[in-house]
Amino acid sequence: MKKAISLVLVLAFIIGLSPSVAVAKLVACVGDSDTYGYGLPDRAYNCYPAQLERLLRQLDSHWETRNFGVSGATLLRKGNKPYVVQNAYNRALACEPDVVVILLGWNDSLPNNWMHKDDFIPDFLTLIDAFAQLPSQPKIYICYPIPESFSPWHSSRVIRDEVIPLLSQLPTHRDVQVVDLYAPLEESRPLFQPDGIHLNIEGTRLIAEIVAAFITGVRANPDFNSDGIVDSADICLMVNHWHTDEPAYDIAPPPFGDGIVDVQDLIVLAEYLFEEPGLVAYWKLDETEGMAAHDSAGTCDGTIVGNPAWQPEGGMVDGTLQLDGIDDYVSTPFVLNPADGKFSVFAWIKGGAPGQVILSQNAGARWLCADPSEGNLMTELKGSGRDAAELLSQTIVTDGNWHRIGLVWDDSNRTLYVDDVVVAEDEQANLEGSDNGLYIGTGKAMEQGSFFSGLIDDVRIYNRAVTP
Ligand SMILES: [Ca+2]
Ligand SMILES: [Ca+2]
Ligand SMILES: [Ca+2]
Repeated sequence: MKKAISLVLVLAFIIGLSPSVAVAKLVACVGDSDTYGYGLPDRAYNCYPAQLERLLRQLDSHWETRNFGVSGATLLRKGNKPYVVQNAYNRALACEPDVVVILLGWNDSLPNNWMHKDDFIPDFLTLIDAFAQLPSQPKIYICYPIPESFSPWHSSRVIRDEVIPLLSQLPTHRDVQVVDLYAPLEESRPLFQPDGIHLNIEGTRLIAEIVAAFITGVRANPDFNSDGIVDSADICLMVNHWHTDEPAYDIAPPPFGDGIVDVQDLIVLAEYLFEEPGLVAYWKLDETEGMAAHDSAGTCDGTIVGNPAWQPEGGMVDGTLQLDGIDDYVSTPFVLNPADGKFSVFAWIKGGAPGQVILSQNAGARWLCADPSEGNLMTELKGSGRDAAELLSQTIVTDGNWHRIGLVWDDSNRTLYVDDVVVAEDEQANLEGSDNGLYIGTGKAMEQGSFFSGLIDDVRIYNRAVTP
């Protein structure tokens, strides 16, 4: 067993050496009403492309999806609403995507369209070629349509018996991968809206999960111990479950794994080795001069305000920023809305005084601050309910020593950390939202007394719950 472990470690290490370049990755979602999100409450948030984007960003914050769905659209040119004459089609081409997900064919299967079924493969190849010829050379996924099982418009199983067999031929003609959305939904009436045609939020979530697994190649986040990084600790956890059917570690192949934890899963894990899944913003504060604080994880470079002093030698992790407690702070663009779901924020601090703020959202809430009387770590980010209140710890962070402070929201609990130890925790129904940028080192309205006097270093924000 020991030999096997060292073997897989070496293998994983070698694979992990291949550099991953952080660039924007754009997914164009092409399709009909299932892509558009017909009938969904809060469609922009709950349609499958939006859910897909949130899932992808839990692995890599550079993913972006765009919804080019058109309700009622057909793949067939002779269909009653051909996709290729819609404005959305041209916009999908123009955005030069890195990935294209095509979910068409449901409307084609209706009798007045399916009479042109001889054109189905030629028309599909034309659509594929239009995307394949883009300079961005996107990876193309063809989805099997969702089932007609519950449709009042279908008297027979045309999708299952005719459309899908045709779609399954496409990879022999072109470099595309098929994604089966039919089988996982065939018996799942509860995932459909009352009309039996369109998916509900749970249904679009399942689509998003399946498509995400194909795009990323991984069924679940390989940061198994949720400490923010995929590393040897996660490999050890997988090896400890070697050749079992433990679902948490059966992360490949997409979309559902194969019932065994083996080398295939390890290879997929290795592709994420040393990555920090879900890190959406990371200000190292290692600059030596200038008025910009570079975001090395995302695109939210901060702007220095006032006259704080860069301290290239004085940080907890390399350099740091010294704020004067009078008018110094860092302003950043919008990173995330606390109302949108799980997130975590961590920073190193040294100094400060009671009442001062480490991180706040412009006109929103103080995410991390020292309470006004003792300097205990607290958060004022709270639920929208009448009884919601700040969360106060009994751990002083303004004692002049370095402390790593953190706030984690897992969709139901607020947890405050000092030096990686839980110092306060409670339940909240939700969190108040804000779409504004952040202030590092002052309050939400730059209130008097809220400016931080001391060192702030290594500020990290994740779009998931991380356990230090
Ligand atoms: Ca980990
Ligand atoms: Ca597996
Ligand atoms: Ca630093």
